[in-house]
Amino acid sequence: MVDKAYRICPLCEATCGLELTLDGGGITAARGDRADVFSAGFICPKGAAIGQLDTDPDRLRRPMVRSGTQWREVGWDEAFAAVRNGLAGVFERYGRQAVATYLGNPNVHTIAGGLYAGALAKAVGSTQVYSASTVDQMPKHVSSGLLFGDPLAIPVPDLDRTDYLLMLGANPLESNGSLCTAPDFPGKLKALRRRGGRLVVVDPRRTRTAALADRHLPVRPGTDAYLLAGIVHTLFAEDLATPTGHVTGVDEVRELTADLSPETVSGVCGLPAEEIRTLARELAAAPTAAVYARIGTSTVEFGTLASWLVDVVNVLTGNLDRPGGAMFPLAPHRRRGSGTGRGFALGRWRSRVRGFPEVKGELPATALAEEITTPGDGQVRALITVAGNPVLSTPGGDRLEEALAGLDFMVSVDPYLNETTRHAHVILPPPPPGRSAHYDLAFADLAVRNTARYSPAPIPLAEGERDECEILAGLVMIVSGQDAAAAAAVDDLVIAGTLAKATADPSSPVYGRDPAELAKTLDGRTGSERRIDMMLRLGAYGDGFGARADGLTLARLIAEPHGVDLGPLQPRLPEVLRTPSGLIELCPAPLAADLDRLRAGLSSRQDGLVLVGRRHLRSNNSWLHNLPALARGTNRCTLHLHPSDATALGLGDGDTAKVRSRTGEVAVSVEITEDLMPGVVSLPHGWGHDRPGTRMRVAAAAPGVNVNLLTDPDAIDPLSGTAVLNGIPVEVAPAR
Ligand SMILES: Nc1nc2c(c(=O)[nH]1)N[C@H]1C(S)=C(S)[C@@H](COP(=O)(O)OP(=O)(O)OC[C@H]3O[C@@H](n4cnc5c(=O)[nH]c(N)nc54)[C@H](O)[C@@H]3O)O[C@H]1N2
Ligand SMILES: Nc1nc2c(c(=O)[nH]1)N[C@H]1C(S)=C(S)[C@@H](COP(=O)(O)OP(=O)(O)OC[C@H]3O[C@@H](n4cnc5c(=O)[nH]c(N)nc54)[C@H](O)[C@@H]3O)O[C@H]1N2
Ligand code: SF4
Ligand SMILES: [Mo]
Repeated sequence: MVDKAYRICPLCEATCGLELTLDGGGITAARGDRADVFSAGFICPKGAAIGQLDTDPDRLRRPMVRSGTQWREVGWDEAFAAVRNGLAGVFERYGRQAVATYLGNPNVHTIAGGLYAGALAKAVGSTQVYSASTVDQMPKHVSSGLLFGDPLAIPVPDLDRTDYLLMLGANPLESNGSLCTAPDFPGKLKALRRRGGRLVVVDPRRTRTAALADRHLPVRPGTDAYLLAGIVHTLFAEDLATPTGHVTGVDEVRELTADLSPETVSGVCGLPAEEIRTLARELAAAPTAAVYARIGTSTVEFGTLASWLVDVVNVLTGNLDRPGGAMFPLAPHRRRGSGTGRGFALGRWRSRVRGFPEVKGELPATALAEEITTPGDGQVRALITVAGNPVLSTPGGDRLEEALAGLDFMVSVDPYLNETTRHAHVILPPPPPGRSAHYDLAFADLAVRNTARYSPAPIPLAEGERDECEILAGLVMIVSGQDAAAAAAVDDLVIAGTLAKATADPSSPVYGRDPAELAKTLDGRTGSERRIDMMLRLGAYGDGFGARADGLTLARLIAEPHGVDLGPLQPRLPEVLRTPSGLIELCPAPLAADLDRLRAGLSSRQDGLVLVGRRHLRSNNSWLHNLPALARGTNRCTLHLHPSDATALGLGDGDTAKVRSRTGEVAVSVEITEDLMPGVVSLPHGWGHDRPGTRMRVAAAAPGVNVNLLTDPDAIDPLSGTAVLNGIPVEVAPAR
C-alpha cells in the first residue's frame, strides 16, 4: 500500500519538512514538503536519500556484543545486562569518576539526545564529560553565556528582513547553515540580494556562498578576531556606535580596542585597512544589518574572541534584537524569562591531566585520549559514546584509537560499526529516522522564524528494534543502579519535577494547580511524547493546560503535520537575559583578558602554508559516506591547492601530495583550484574509512584520509576548550 507521511529531516540544522512515500513498509521516496510552514518544499540530496539510512545493509539492527574481534547479535536484555556488568565492574573498582561520556553531533538532531543524553552524563556522576561541542560551537556558548548570562541564548541573523549580512567562516550553500536554522538558506541569500540588500562573505576560500555575494574577502585563516576588532575600533573612532539598549561595558570595549586599528590588524588578516573601515561604515549605515559567523571563526585559535566580537558589532550598530538584525528566537517549548539570573560560570573544575577548565559541564574533546591513557587516581577506564565518532572527528584520532583499545569497558549507542564503535564491547543501535518521532529541541532555539512542528514516527518499529529514547532512558537507569526495563520512571520523575516547579511559580499559567492532576492530562503514547506535550503546554505559545484555548499542545501539532507558523522573530530584550545585572555585559573580564593573547599574536604570527577544512553538500561529518546515493560522483576527499602554490611545490592536478603537520602526515590526491587563496590548503573532515574491523563497505571503498591526524590535540582556544581545526601550519610536498 502506498502512503504519504511527513517528517522533519534530522540530517542537518536546516530542519526541512520531508514528504515521504511509504510503500510496503519502507520509505521509497522523499521530497520536500511544499506545505511545510518553515521549509516550503526545500530539500537537498541528503534529505532525498533518507530512505537509504534504513535499507543500508551495513546498518546495525540488533544490539551487538564483542569478545575479542568477534561480534555477536544479542537481544536487548542480554545487551543491557552486559552494559550493567561492564559499568558496574568499573564503578566498583575505580569509582564513578572512571567513566567518561562522549556525546556526538546527532544528539542535537534526535528527541532522545535532547531529552536523555545530558541526563545520562549527569547520572554517571563523573566530570569526564565530552561532546562534539568542543570541536564546534562551544566558543559561541561561552560568548553568549558571558554576554547574556545564558549559553543557549544565541542571536541569529534575521535573514528574511536584513538589509546587510556580513558572513564569516560559513558556507551555507554546502552546509545549509549552522547556529542559524533556515531551510533554503541559499534561497534566502538570493532573496536578500533581490530586495536590494547586500551580502559580504569573509572566507579564505571562494566558496559557492562567496560566489553569490556582493563582495568576497579572503581572510588569512584564524584571524577573524583581528578583523572584527578592527571593525569595533572603527565604529568608535568614527563615532558610528549607536548601541542597543540594556547594555553595560560599552566604554570598556572602546578602551580595550583603542590600539586595534584597521592599520594594526590589516597585516595579520591579509586585508587592506580601508576594506576593514568600509565594512564598519557599511554596517553602521545600513538600515538593518547582521554579522553572522560560523565554524571557520569558531574552531580557531581565537574562537571565543571572534564569537564575542560578532555580537559586540551587532550591539554597537544597534542591530542586536531588532528586526533585520541579529535576534533571539523563542522556541515553542520555551518560556519567556525574567530578565535576570545567576550568569555564567567557567572553570568550575579542571581536567585531571592537563588542568583544562570545565566549560558548560564539559571538558575539551581533545583531552579525552590523555585522560584514558594517563595512569593515576581518576583515570578513565570506561566510556559511553552516544552518536559520536571522535576517532575521525577530533584531533589526534590515532592517539584516541589507541586509548579506546585499552579501555576496560565501552558501550556505544550508534547504528554503525565504525572507526570509534569498533572499540566498544556493546553497541546499542537506534532505529532509523523513518521509525523515530521528531521534534527539534535544539534547533527551534536557533531558527530564523518561530514555528512549531512535530513528526510522529512515520513507520512503526520493526521487530527487535527499540526506540532511542528507551535505549537512553535504559542506560540512565543502569548507571543509577536500577532496572533498564523500568525506564519509564525517568520520564515520570522529570514530569513530576517540572510540574511541581511550574505550579509553584507565580508567573506560570498553572500557578496554584495540582501537579498530579496536570500530569494525568498529558497526551502521548510514550514518556518522551508526554514530556514534549508538557513543554509545549507550559511554553510561550502553549495552552497553559487550559488557560489559553488556542494554545499549542502535542495533539494540535500532530493534527497539523506541516507545522504551525508562529511568525517572524520578535524583540526579546531584556526578558531573554540571565545576567545578574539584567543587562548585556558587553565586556566580560575573561574576554577582556583574552585580548592580551590577541595582541601578543600580532607580532608572533608566522608565514607558511596553513590548512583549513571544508564541507560538501552530499556529505555529513563522518557518517553519511555509506549511502550509495551520496557516495556517487568524484572523489571529495582531495587537497585543494592554489595554482601558484602548486607550481611552487611542483604538484599537478591529480598528483599525490604528502601533507605533514606537527602531529601527523597523510598522503592525498591534489585538486588545483583558483578558489583558494594562496598560502592556504584545504581538506574536508570525516574521512579515513580504511580502519580494520569496521562495517561500512560503501565508505571503505572510497576511504579518503583523516584530516584529524594533522590537527593538533594540543592546540585549543583556551576559554572554550575548543579544538583549533582551521589555520593548521602544514608542509606539503609531492609524494614520491
Ligand atoms: N553537507 C554538509 N552539511 C553540514 C555538515 C556536513 O558535514 N556536510 N556538517 C554540519 C555541521 S556539524 C556543522 S557544525 C555545520 C557547519 O556549517 P558551516 O559553518 O557553514 O561550515 P562549512 O561549510 O565548513 O564552512 C566553513 C567555512 O569557513 C571557512 N574557513 C576556514 N577557516 C576560516 C577562517 O579562519 N576564517 C574564516 N572567515 N573562514 C574560514 C572554510 O573555508 C569554509 O568555507 O554544517 C552542518 N551541515
Ligand atoms: N578537522 C575537522 N574536524 C571536525 C570538523 C571540522 O570542520 N574539521 N567539524 C567538527 C564538527 S562541527 C562536528 S559537529 C563534529 C562531529 O563529531 P561527531 O559527532 O563525533 O561525529 P559524526 O561524524 O557526526 O558522527 C556521528 C555518529 O552518530 C551516529 N549516528 C547517526 N545517527 C544517529 C542516531 O540517530 N542516533 C545515534 N545514537 N547515533 C547516530 C553515526 O553513525 C556516527 O557514528 O566533527 C568535528 N570535527
Ligand atoms: S538541507 Fe538539511 S534538513 Fe534539509 S533536506 Fe538537506 S540535510 Fe535535510
Ligand atoms: Mo558541527
